[in-house]
Amino acid sequence: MGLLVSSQSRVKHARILILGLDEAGKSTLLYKCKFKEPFSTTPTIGFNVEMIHTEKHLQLTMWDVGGQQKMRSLWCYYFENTDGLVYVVDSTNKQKLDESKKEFQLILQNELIKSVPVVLLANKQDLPGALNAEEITRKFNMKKYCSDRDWYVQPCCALTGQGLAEGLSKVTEFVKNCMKSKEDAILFGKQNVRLKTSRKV
Ligand SMILES: Nc1nc2c(ncn2[C@@H]2O[C@H](COP(=O)(O)OP(=O)(O)OP(=O)(O)O)[C@@H](O)[C@H]2O)c(=O)[nH]1
Ligand SMILES: [Mg+2]
Repeated sequence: MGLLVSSQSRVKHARILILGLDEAGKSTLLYKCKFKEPFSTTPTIGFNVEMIHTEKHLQLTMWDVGGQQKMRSLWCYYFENTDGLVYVVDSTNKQKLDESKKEFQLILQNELIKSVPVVLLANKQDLPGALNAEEITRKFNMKKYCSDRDWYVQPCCALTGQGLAEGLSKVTEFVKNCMKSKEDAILFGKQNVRLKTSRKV
């Protein structure tokens, strides 16, 4: 479980993984979210990581991993303890959408990502010919492949920041739901242990 609570400040920490093919706009949107300024990026070799507070008591640690083909076999090393997945798509690149969908489905099949909520960002909405959120939802078969988890498709433009706040807000909502379920499960487990112990006495 990746959710940590710092005992002094009561700030909860969640680990968010940002994946998607190369040039989808992952690093551009990470830095736009963090610094609110447009950022000139180069292809990511390895990863970038930034902390973002979406609420006073919630800190998201956002891991942006390079999406070039040679990097994709390394994605699985980042899966453990993930509390939320942000999958970024270049909505204009029709040739690469099938490839992106294939990689997306591979991620979802991984045991370590089971039940992890997903926000799919349909990026580059400023460009002509960009598929809209409904088209991306259908193309990526979201209803079928994400039926076991919370999911949402958010159109956005990483350059202007349009749609990013809404995307982050969905991530926050989903992560908080997960935290609540995990806390409830722990509480329920403790109650069960107490019940069993009291029965033995
Ligand atoms: N027009 C437009 N261009 C964008 C948008 N988001 C990103 N870009 C451009 O797309 C290119 C790739 O962006 P990056 O953020 O580096 O892509 P990435 O997904 O991090 O790529 P890798 O690090 O190789 O995995 C850059 O030239 C960005 O300026 C957008 O919303 N609209
Ligand atoms: Mg990058």
